[in-house]
Amino acid sequence: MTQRTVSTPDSELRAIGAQLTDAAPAGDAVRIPLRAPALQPEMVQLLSTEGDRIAHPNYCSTLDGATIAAAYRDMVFARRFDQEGTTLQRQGQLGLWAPLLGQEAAQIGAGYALAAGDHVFPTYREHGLALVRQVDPLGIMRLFRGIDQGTWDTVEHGFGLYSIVIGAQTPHAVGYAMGVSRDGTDDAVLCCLGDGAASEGGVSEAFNFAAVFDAPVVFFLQNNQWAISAPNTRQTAVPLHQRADGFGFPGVRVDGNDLLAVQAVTSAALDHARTGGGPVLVEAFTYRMGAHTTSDDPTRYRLAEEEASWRRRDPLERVRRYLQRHTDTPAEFFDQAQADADAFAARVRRDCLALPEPRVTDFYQHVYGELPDDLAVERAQVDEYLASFADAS
Ligand SMILES: Cc1ncc(C[n+]2csc(CCOP(=O)(O)OP(=O)(O)O)c2C)c(N)n1
Ligand SMILES: [Mg+2]
Repeated sequence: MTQRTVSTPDSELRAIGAQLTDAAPAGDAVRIPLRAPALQPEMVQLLSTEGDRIAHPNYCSTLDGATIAAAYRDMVFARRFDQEGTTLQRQGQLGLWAPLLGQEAAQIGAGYALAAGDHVFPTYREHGLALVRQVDPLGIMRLFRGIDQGTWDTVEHGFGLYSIVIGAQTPHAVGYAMGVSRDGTDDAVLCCLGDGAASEGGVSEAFNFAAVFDAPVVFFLQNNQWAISAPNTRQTAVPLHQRADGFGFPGVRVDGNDLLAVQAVTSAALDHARTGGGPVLVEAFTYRMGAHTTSDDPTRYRLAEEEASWRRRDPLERVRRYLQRHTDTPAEFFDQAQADADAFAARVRRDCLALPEPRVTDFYQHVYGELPDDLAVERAQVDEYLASFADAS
């Protein structure tokens, strides 16, 4: 590792230097690595994998047993919906699906932290958050079927359209948050992004604008360890929540597989933002248990042992154990939640099969109010090409 030599009388700095280097030289000169190794940062946890509460000096969950049971049910629904999306894609009903498997606690926890007037800027994997915000699940199916790019009422649901372009939603979220504060409301904005998105230039611009203008925005970064086949270790040399330091706002890492911790930390961050404290970066440390999308094969780039180790940290299991061991949730509740989720998925499937087939040329209609001449020519060529097939109807 490249090192530089710094002379300092500061004993604190020397202590840090001693931690970071194998052997600090004697005297005032302390060798400090130019790039500090990624120290294992503290991660907020409020629920152990066995389902027991963990005390934390700064955060505590205020959710009662009934609300945690409702959140568990939403997690079961999110997982079941996600499974149906994957199945429908495999059966040719959807063009693509981006699984959320493993990220249920992060998304439902964040969803339960939101106030009614808050606004979410999602990526393409936010199906759990979408369900909490009462977005019509069929709207998401239409998108992945290629019919449109999302038609839900973003204002009514406080939930924007999915962004497939990595990080593109982050400057929009900050601009929206700046508008919210000019409106004088106490609403806040939740801006979703992934670990890979943190490498996009636009995300740095968004962080900086948010800090400079004290925008009421919480950057909710789901670090699911992978950006397609790029591992987190190739994405960043420091823990991602520490990026916030350099921009001048707080960052915190939370166990993203811990529903209670995500809800508590995100709720505190949103309150900080809505009361004029400016932005916060919440890094939800989690794992994408499935493929990146249905076009991806993760066995090509990661080990089965890694997947198995994260399966032991399953976010649903943890909440189920808590409810069973520490609340009076009746035993039948869990079977009922699964049965209701199965019935919900069956309705989604039935409605999805009844959706129209998208036409290739439809996308020419979705960008311009009036189609430019060159695109009109191109569309005519595509029409002609499609008509050349024997089974063209
Ligand atoms: C601007 C841009 N560059 C590249 C891509 C291709 N791409 C799609 S998903 C993805 C990885 C994103 O990883 P991350 O931000 O960690 O989100 P995750 O998929 O893990 O939820 C990339 C590079 C894209 N959609 N947009
Ligand atoms: Mg990722």
